Amino acid sequence: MRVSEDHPRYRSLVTRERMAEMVAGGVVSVTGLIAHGRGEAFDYLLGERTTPEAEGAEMAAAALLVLSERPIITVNGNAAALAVKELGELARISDAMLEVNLFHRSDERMEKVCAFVEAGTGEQVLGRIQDGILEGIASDRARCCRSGLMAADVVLIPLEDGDRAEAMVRVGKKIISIDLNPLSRTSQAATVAVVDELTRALPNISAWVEKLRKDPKEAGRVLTNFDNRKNLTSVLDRICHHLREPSSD
Ligand code: PTJ
Repeated sequence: MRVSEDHPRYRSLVTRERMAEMVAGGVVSVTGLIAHGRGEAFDYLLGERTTPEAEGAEMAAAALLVLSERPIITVNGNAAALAVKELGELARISDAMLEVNLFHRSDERMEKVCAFVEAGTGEQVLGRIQDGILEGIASDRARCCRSGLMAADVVLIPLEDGDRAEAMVRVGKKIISIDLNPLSRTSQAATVAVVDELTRALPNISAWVEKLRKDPKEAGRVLTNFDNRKNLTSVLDRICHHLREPSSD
């Protein structure tokens, strides 16, 4: 379908078309489209822009990455389809590994997503050989890489489901989530919950990593001053305010 550039929701329509193509190509799962729609709805409620709360969380996320010893970024079908370049850029800047981790897993789909991410980032990805198990989750979703997620101290999880996020926290990982739903179990369980759209959040985090890696002491201060619970409450207040007075901010 050709989308006219002067359509007020051009960007959203183009992204939807691309996501649908990615379903046809096997990178995005069919239910990934539903997850995308939920994200769009929350983004609408947030005014479709990076809020001050998201800015603060993005800075804290960067600080956590700068201070980590073995950071890893997990990638699923939606994240790959939406932001493969930005994920590669953040992995490079923060010396993080990339690991493909799928909710709807099959060997065939795993190969497709790994190949897609490698082609889009120019980086090698983990995921094809999953020799580790994340305790406390049923089924294939527990599978991960021993040298990747299992060995990481900080895990950045874009668009992750709540079970896995909670399981990572239980085994002592520090979690950075990127999820537009401030009420999701993922956002609630995270060490730093970035409530922002993925393609806006990733370049912002990368820019902060570039700044903070020159000043680890400042990174420490940023983390000490960040309060995830307070920040999420403030995001919810913002949504409520926006619902009552949509044109006020
Ligand atoms: O590729 P797979 O098989 O691993 O499946 C990936 C999905 C995303 C389908 C799977 O992990 C899933 O079902 O996730 P959930 O539990 O629906 O959570 C996805 C969260 O991401 C929801 O809270 C959405 O609001 C949020 N979200 C969707 N699109 C975006 C987003 N957050 C930030 N940016 C987006 N573009």
